[in-house]
Amino acid sequence: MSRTFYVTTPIYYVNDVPHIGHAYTTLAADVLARYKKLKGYEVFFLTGTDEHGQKVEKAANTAGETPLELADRVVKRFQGLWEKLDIQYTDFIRTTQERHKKGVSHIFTKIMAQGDIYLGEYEDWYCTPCETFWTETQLIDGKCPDCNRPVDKLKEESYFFRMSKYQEQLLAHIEANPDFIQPKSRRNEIISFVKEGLRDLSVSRTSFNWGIPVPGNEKHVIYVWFDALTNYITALGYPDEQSAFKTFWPVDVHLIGKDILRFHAVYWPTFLMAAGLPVPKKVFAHGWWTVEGQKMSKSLQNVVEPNMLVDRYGIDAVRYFLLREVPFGLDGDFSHAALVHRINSDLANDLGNLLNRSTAMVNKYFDGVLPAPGPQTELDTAFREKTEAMVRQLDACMDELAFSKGLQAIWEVISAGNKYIDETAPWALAKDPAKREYLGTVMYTLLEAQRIVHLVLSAFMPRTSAKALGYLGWTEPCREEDLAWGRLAPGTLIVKAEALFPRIEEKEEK
Ligand code: ME8
Repeated sequence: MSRTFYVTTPIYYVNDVPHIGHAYTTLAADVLARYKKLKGYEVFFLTGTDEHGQKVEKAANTAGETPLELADRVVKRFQGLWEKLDIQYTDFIRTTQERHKKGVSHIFTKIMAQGDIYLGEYEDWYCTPCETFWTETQLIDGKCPDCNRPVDKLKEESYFFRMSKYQEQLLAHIEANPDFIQPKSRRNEIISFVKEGLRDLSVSRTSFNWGIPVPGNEKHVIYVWFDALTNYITALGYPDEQSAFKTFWPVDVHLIGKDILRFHAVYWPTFLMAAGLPVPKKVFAHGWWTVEGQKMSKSLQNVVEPNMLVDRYGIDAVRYFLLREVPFGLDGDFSHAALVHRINSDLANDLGNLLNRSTAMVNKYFDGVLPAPGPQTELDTAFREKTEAMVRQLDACMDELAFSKGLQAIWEVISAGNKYIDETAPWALAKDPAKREYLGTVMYTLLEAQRIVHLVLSAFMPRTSAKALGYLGWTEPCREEDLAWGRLAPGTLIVKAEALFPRIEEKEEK
């Protein structure tokens, strides 16, 4: 049986254009998906857009468009950016698609039929930007506790989901599955939240129209979060249980930002429990990016536009930086200076130089033909073992979504490679005909280690890796077994590499 892996990003609201925050989650999902493919998994990687709700309706009114016109326009911005960032998703779901609306109506009807959705009346405070209801006691100084913006009092007839009924089942599940909510600090927050008591949740609205109608009562539209969360199964073909749904559900990991953890770790699992469906295996909430120390916002005009970054620094530099700079799960700060520093030191200096130096030497000493390894010393075995250990370490890091730590492990091999050159001093070996076989060992070890480095790096920096592997004469598709040492055949033609990353003048960057 083939191993499968299903990873999702949030579906993004179309009332805003994409920025590095959105790019971050989607990139992380792409890296994970590519890595799992490399390891032989059958992967389903889902992203998409959240197109219903009051927020989108309001933005469309302001723009003088219908909500669907707005969505059609903004969705292209997201899809264009994903193409530009080399994001290889399997499917892109839009909540305005028929397949989605059909699935949402189905699950809503099913939960209602068994009595876990009922009609009642709502009176509470509503934060439109967050699309969230709050009780009087949750407000802070009369404002939304999440975003500190004013809230409106809403009283309306509403359908309710009997979330309270699932409180104990959810708590038991969280406690029995330490990996379900990550990172750990966030898991603790959710446990406290659930222990405070779950109230029944309003899951319909009558105050606006832009949404999926409640089956059998078209005065109501389904609450945007109930609609949005369901995308993770409708995209797989739910309610047709013989579709991709059968192969890929439950999801291996929902990647989200910490802002929307409660929806994914409390609301969504309880909806699924009510529908009799398995809950996600893991929900991982990453941290928040600020920009040069400040919150990103339109009013501060400091929103970092990923298209601009890619035009300026290149796709792979941006992909590398975002995942390397900040441990996944912690908050991070974006600055041009930090990005340029990473490009110059990690990419140009360490990674690029190692490839340049070693491919140049094979060309100089062996006319570009990879020699067979000869006798080994402790230096060569140690370097080889370090490379092999890195492959195992990286695997553990990817399971924990510790992207930065995984990259660090790869870079330790790169640094060790540069050090290995200094210690073996191939230029001295080349002068002594008696050392020619050992020179072969050094060249082989250097290039074979880099073949493995670039195979694993292909998940993070696909273009750079493809280029590097080309110089190394490796034209095979990447398969898991190729991560083993010794696959690069002696006799392979090695091309002298051009600089992978030109250095950038640091003082120019602001
Ligand atoms: O919440 N730092 O959509 P959204 C890090 N439609 N990540 C950030 C970020 C930042 N500064 N800003 C945004 C929604 N993100 C709902 C989701 S899912 C069923 C429905 C990322 O467009 C992060 O992943 O507001 C965050 O969770 C998401 O964008 C919010 O996107």
